[in-house]
Amino acid sequence: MATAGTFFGGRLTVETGDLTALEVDALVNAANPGLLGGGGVDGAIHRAGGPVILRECREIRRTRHPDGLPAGRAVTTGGGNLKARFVIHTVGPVWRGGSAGEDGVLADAYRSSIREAEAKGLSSLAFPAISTGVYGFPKDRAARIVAGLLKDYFLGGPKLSRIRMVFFSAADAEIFLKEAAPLLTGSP
Ligand code: AR6
Repeated sequence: MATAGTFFGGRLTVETGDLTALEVDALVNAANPGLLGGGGVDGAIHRAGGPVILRECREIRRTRHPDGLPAGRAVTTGGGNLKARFVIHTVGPVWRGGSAGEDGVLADAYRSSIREAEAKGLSSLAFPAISTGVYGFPKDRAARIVAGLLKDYFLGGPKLSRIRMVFFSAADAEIFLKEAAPLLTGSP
């Protein structure tokens, strides 16, 4: 894991590496409404975490979300074989050109995940770049939305002591930093 950027006195870090290897209270999964796994980071989390996570996801589908988890919402399972204690599964928006409410749903996915972590009394949370892979959300636009909401969060008396933004590639972390750094370091 390589750190590419640090903000808010180290409480927000931008890193490059494999999300599934992190030792954090919870990591966030960029899932789909079915919650039964998929490609990208979702596939990696289920592979590394083992069958316990899938079992809990099936139970959540059966009891709380028989029609699937709506985009912008989040649910929590244990971390199975991961070093993370919990996995917070959220569903980002599928990119449809930008005028179908995608920005708001992306922000909701991040906020719901943070709320899940806070409700469990956790202190550290790691995010992947939700929706910017298979779901096709433009990376630079996502960075500006995420930076805006994280700035609001850290200036508004955060309960979490640490949030880590984890990018699979150094190039993706660079795009994020180029867009996000001016927003994160600028005055409120
Ligand atoms: N660690 C960190 N980042 C990763 C990892 C990893 N191990 N693997 C991929 N990424 P995606 P989405 C990055 O496609 O766009 C799945 O099939 C990847 O480079 O995982 O929200 C689900 O089941 C990209 O920057 O999520 C859904 O059907 C980012 O994670 C759908 O894809 C997100 O890419 C969700 O699509």
